[in-house]
Amino acid sequence: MRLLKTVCLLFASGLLLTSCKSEPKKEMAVVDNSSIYIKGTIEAELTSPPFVPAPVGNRTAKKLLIDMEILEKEGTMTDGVQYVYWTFGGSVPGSFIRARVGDEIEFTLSNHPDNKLPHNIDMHAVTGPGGGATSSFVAPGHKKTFSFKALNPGLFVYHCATAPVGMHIANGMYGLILIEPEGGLPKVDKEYYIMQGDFYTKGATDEKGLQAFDMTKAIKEDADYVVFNGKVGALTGDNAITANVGETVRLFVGNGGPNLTSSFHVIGEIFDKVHIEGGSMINENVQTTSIPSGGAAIVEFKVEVPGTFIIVDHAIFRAFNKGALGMLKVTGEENKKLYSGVKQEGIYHPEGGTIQTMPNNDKKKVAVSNVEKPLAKKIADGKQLYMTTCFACHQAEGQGIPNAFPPLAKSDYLNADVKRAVGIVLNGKTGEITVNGNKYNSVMTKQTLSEEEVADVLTYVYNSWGNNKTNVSVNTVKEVKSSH
Ligand code: HEC
Ligand SMILES: [Cu+2]
Repeated sequence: MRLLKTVCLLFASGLLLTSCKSEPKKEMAVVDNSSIYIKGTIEAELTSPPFVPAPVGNRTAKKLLIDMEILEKEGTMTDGVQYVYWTFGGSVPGSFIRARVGDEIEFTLSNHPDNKLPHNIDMHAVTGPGGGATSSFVAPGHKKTFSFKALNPGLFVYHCATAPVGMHIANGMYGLILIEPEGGLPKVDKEYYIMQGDFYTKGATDEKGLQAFDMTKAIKEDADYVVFNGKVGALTGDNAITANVGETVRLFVGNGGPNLTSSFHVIGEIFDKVHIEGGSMINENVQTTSIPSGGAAIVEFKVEVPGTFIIVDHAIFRAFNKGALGMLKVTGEENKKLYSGVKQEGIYHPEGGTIQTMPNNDKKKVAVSNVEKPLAKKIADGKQLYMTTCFACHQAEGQGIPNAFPPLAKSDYLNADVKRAVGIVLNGKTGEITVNGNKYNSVMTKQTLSEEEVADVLTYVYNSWGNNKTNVSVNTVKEVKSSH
């Protein structure tokens, strides 16, 4: 059977070669998807992981309407560890989109009014500037629509591309869009959606509580968690994906990154087919496939024997110590001819489920001194704080983001009143304000900083970007605090 297939393939490619030589124009016409005619309009079905919408099948190309909502929300990274995820459609990865080549996709991106930040979307399936990013930048409480024609079939990543881009991706802003070829993908029995991502937290791996994003670790690519579908255990135990013996399973696998390449592997299975990098080339009989950050792969295999098959990033410390571990549970008749051994479910459970780390010793020192730090030291410390706490909104050069976050650079509002600025950092701020002639009516959340940190960060801000060089003392912060 395999031999016959190979012979046919050789024969077919031989034919192709000859026809290419004699009629190259005709070959070109077949791959020009820009002129595929669209007929009718439908709304896209969107699903959260690990599920995917129904196959496109052999429907004609259409205008496909997609409505996606961005939600910033707290979720569970692992037992006892909370994290504020930024999501496309409420899940990490974001909703799965299924379309076909030639579809004209009209995409509406809504940024929920309770969100704190502007976002956008860069879809790798888009042929156009920024993959849509330039046309979809949207502030909280707004929505934006743009459209594109799906020219190339394949499995594509989409992600947020708002500055700081790495931070938006690290907080979970990625997902997959599948563009099926003409006639659809071959039918299989089970299809699932898995996407890897790396996460960076202020505390060490498994340190309890609500964990903030850590920019320094992200830049060092020193991940605390490497997970499938946004959290440790999203695909284990009761959340495992399932199949029956004899079925063919297709996994749409993406890697959001932001940093790490996935060595994607299913322990005890061999991928019969891999659409390399999510494109049209198919490799066969693959053990581990490499999925770059911002890339994808489609893997397919028939499950012949029952058992629990462990899905891992085969950079294996990530699997056993950082969470990159899922399960495919296959039920059905044993087949002793194919596999005679004793089924040992659980042998690949993560070691105790947690990492063996030493307790975190570098407890923050409590400021006791009454002596004010030298100005240069305050500015240096303040800058570090600014780059981890304030810059997500006010931006690296204090320039802010129009209509969303006021500037701190040359801000008349800031320079007019130091105590008011201290109050804002201590208590947050809502309600309309005017900065450099522009109105803002948004929310700045209360920052949980010590008095010394408030003094440092504001001193840095006042001594940067053309501001009035005020040295904010800890005493001023204390005064403002006690007057509330
Ligand atoms: C989550 C986003 C966010 C973060 C983080 C944030 N701010 Fe703000 N900030 C805002 C918003 C929004 C406003 C305007 C509030 C309003 O409309 O009432 C604001 C207003 C201000 C203002 C007064 C307006 C101006 O431009 O002079 C100051 C000063 C300020 N922030 C300083 C800081 C400092 C310092 C930090 C870090 C310690 C910080 N902010 C962190 C969103 C943020
Ligand atoms: Cu974003």
